[in-house]
Amino acid sequence: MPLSPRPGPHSSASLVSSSALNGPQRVSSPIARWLLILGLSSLSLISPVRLRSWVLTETGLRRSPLMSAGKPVEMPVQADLNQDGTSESLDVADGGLALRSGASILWRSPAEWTVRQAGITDLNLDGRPEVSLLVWRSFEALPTDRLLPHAGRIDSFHDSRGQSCHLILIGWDGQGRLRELWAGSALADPITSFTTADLDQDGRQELLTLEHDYDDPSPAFARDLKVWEWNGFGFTAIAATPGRLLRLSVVGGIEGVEILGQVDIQAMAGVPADGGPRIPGR
Ligand SMILES: [Ca+2]
Ligand SMILES: [Ca+2]
Repeated sequence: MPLSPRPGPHSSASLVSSSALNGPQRVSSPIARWLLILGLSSLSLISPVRLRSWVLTETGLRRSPLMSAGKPVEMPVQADLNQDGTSESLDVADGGLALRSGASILWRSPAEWTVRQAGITDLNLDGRPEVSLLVWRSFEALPTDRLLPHAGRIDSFHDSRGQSCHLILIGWDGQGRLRELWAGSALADPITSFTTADLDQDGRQELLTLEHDYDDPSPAFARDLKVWEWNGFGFTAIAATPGRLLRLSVVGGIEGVEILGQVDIQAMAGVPADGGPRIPGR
């Protein structure tokens, strides 16, 4: 089954304050007027948010005017993974993932994994859907580094509890079972969330990640937004921009496929504003 993004259940407008989108509204009763004022005041105190928007260009991420009317592009949550004509679905709960086909469970994540996020993708660009998982598990050095007399190349890629963050692809092996198609080594910068979209409209999905640091004291906020592409063996970062972002969404906008990042203004105190697009050197 071809894998294509589908419109999600909510529109990008849900990330924008309703007052900004709906324009002036009549509030008839004094009580309703006070409730409205109280609600808006609470929102401004508790969760002041604003959006930033980017598009992917040949030179990296470029800020674009915010287009709130675009259709959301979201990762599917079901697909025919084992090519039996019936869609399988994802069930993420309590740090585990079960791939279900009707009442049957075709695959379950190992107990030692903590699955933070999962979505149907075609990130390995083989034309078949797979499941991409954001996983935390016990850190392990690279097998090729275990005999080195000095510290391995990824020895710092874990938190103080010895847990490291990984991206793992699960898919059909063509021989009767679902298995790991690709498992990344410990990430240098742990991912807070990811999504996928064909940002440059070349027919191939890119991977978008929000990343922060191991043992980050503010783990809800990302430090960077990155865009990656499959290189045949793994992923190469093709664009990045700094930003204290809470969450990402992707919409089809006037300028093409746009990335929307939700910024917490309070969290940006003392943090430099978006430093502009850059291409990572690694
Ligand atoms: Ca695939
Ligand atoms: Ca693409």
